[in-house]
Amino acid sequence: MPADAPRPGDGAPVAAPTARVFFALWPTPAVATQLHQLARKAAASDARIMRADTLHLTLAFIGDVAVDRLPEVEAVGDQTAWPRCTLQLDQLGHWPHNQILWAGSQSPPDALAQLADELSSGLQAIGIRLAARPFVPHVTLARRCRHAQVKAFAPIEWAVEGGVLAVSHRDATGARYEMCRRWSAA
Ligand code: 2AM
Repeated sequence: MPADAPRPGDGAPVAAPTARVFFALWPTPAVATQLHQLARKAAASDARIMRADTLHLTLAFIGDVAVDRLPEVEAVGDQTAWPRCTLQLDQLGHWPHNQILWAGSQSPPDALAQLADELSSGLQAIGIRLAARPFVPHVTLARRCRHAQVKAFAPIEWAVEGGVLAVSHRDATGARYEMCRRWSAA
């Protein structure tokens, strides 16, 4: 270290710890297994297929937030009416711009968009503004996927019964997710 470099404790600002967080729906292991099997069938052979335990549907991506603000973010989840609904995953999509292969629904329940809106408004009320992009409910099945190999598949039924606040950790193998909080539908 150069002699004039700031040292801990000598007045240099210390960055507050942050966590990369998002609200999501997390499938049961049975639904995750079906989605993972679909990913293996549909993704190009050199794509990076998501592990079954990482599959989810993002409702509100917050990104990096100071760890000491997490209780405020959790309070947004506490104040949200988590719906019970059935999501029929009957659509396979591929976004060439980010090489994502995803599963979605041709007719997602209105409750999902309402839930995403409610979370977005709750976050806005505590000063967290989400990226202004339309909510497209999807489960990312594979990344670095150049094309989809199949289009038709047996629909997967997902009984939605609550949601989570997840923390994303990145390491050499990709993202690892940790459940910070879970909420059940009333
Ligand atoms: P994706 O699967 O379509 O990439 C954790 O990163 C989750 O948040 C992923 O499901 C990811 O969606 C979603 N997400 C939404 N906006 C994001 C952003 N700006 N950066 C990274 N992830 C984002």
